[in-house]
Amino acid sequence: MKTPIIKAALLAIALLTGSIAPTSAADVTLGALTLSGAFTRATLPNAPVGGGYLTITNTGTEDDRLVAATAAFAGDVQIHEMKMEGDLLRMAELADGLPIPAGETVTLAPGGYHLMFMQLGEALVEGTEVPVTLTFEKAGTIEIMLAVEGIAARTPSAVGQDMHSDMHGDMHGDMHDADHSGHGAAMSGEAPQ
Ligand SMILES: [Cu+2]
Repeated sequence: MKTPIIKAALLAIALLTGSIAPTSAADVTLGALTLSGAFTRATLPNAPVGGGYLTITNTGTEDDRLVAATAAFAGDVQIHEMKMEGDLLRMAELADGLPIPAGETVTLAPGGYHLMFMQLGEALVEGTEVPVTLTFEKAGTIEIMLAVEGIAARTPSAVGQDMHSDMHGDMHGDMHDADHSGHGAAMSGEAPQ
């Protein structure tokens, strides 16, 4: 049983978290959802894939679900999860989307849930912003701006680094290279658009 007090506390935590992330991508409200801290990471020229990250808080009383994402700079955008299988960190597409339960906050971050930008048509350049369109089952569709952070960024600008993030970030990158090597091979011989 969720009470309004718990929801208010969760919202307060979400707002506090957002307030220490001086990202250029402003918080956005879509129905009962608050989207904050949206960022991606710079990519090398001809890199086939990139990742997208943000925090989604559902302040409402109805469960919602992130069901789709699109971006003009990517041929395909998938919603991925990372999970440990034994000692291996693997990622997989969430075929049914990412649940955003009522009263809860879901964070997409390196080493966890993320948007997977596939078939990149252009390099993502640090210091710029790129638009991404998200579609939620209940709240609908919205275009948000993702701040392009450094190539190894694990959080929006100026948020404290944690000691474990190096490992996760590296493993995550390796997984992308491994899992999408087919795309890489297919893209590598082509000129960027
Ligand atoms: Cu992925």
